Amino acid sequence: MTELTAFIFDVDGTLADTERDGHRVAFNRAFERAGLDWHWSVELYGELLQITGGKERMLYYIDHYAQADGAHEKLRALVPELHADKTRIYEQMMEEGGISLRPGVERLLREAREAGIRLAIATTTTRANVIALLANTLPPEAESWFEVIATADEVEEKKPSPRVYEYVLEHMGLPAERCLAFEDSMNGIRATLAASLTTIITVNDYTRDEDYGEAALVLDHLGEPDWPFQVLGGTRKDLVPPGQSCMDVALARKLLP
Ligand code: XBP
Ligand code: MG
Repeated sequence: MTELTAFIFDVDGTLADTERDGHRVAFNRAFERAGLDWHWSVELYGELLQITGGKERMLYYIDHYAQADGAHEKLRALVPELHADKTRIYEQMMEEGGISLRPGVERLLREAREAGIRLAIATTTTRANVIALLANTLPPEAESWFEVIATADEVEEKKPSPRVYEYVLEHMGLPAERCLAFEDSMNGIRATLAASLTTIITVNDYTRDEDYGEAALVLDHLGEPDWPFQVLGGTRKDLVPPGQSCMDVALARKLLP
């Protein structure tokens, strides 16, 4: 069996449910502050999530939804400042503590560290958002738990491109076979599979109806001893021992090819 060496985590939707009550709300506040009458409902945001990256999502919205009467170019020019403001708002929301980590995330991070498993982050979100989330949901030193934090600031190409995962593997000096990736979405798993990474999916309300046929495991969340996960699917689901309540290092080791 291949030696398990590292866990690589996506952020939005995987470490925390940041999309509906975090990013979406921050986008809407930025629109309001800019005097725009745009409002992204919970439902519309689900559609817009197909487009990864906040700037790209706004550009897509302008092209497909905004009633601009030929003013699309003017609106497109607003995107960098709107996005910078959205990031400031998101950071402030994290400081106010509105978002917590998903079940089992902190437990698994701590167990992995004790077992000597190296940790990294691969996300298409802005670096400031990741730092704000970690700083406000984990102990102050938690940023240093992650050997590489690869974000949109380091890798411009967004998922489903595998570039951000390839960047992490290059910087850790590891082959994909020795790592396990954690994702929550189709765009995420397209990226991990294109980087040849064994993948665990934890679904959320926006992503549970997708078909994750090639994931090693599909879970509702990572589980806590008193809050068991449900195994929803995956090519390696038969390796989960009966009565297992959480994703842990021992189970992770079994999932590698
Ligand atoms: C996350 C994203 C991000 C956030 C917004 O994807 O698509 O764009 O929604 O962040 P993933 P920014 O979970 O696959 O990394 O506004 O900073 O782009
Ligand atoms: Mg995600």
